[in-house]
Amino acid sequence: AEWQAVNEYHDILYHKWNGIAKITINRPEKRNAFRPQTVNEMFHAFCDAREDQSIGVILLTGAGPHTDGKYAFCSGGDQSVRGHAGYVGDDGVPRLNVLDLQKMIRSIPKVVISLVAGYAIGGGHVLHVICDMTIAADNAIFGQTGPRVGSFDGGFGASFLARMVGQKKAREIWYTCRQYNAQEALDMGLVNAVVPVEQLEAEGVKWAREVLQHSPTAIRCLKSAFNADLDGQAGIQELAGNATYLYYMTEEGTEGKRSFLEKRKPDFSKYPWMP
Ligand code: 2NE
Repeated sequence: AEWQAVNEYHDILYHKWNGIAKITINRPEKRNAFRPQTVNEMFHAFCDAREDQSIGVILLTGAGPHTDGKYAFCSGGDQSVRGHAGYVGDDGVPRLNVLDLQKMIRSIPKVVISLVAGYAIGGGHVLHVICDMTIAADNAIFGQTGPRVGSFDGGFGASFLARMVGQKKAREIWYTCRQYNAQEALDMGLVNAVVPVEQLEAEGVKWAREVLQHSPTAIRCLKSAFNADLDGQAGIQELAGNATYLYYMTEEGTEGKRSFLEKRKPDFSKYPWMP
């Protein structure tokens, strides 16, 4: 892929090529732990990818290897800036703004694929869980650490993980804080595929290009349908928003708007009450 760099960020890299956006967490010296700025920059890049009608797939990955030869997708919240009530940025305010990023990844009507080489740990593990699909390198390591470092993610990090790997396994992952290798992750349904680390990006691009051949509206509706099951009223809102989107494109829907603007009664008589 001939990636074009987009925008200048500090904590991330952002590229685009042929319908694919690539967001790379770029703090390898911290195993790609995120601080509030990292999350803000990722959120900004996701907003850009959402608005860009040429983009259908977003690859989320971590820069590496670090100078010590080790890889990381993301090691979660940067513990060195964790204050009394969250992660503290330049404004001195403690936050958990990664939750906004999680919601963005979940609801963006495009396919988000995480490419995990090395550690996907803690809040970094939750990020890959939320992505539509995960491709793991053979050196990937997965796990939660919350109960060890005084944290937990009781949102998607618990409930969506349990939907994915089952209640027993999800509880094991959180209560024991064990680490799992790529094969174990594949076996428990936590990832879609495992490839040699040097092939990780190429494999991600291959999957993205397969997705990009298909109907954007079908995939948009499917993503909201998969979400609706778990997301309650917010999930129904997403799914229903797609129904409205499609209805606006019909002649019947347009008649309602046109009649209002033409100051006449709407005439829906030619539209059948379908069985
Ligand atoms: C990721 C892991 C297992 C890697 O171990 P290893 O042995 O390969 O590397 P090492 O030496 O631990 O880490 C290398 C450098 O990265 C920093 C380390 O402090 C170290 O720095 P130096 O000593 O070289 O200066 N580093 C790594 N992870 C960091 C982090 N998260 N924050 C700040 N610095 C970090 C191992 O490093 C590890 O276990 N890391 C911590 C994982 C963790 O507990 N993350 C937070 C979980 S809580 C969370 O993310 C969260 C949540 O629960 C709810 C909401 C939002 C976030």
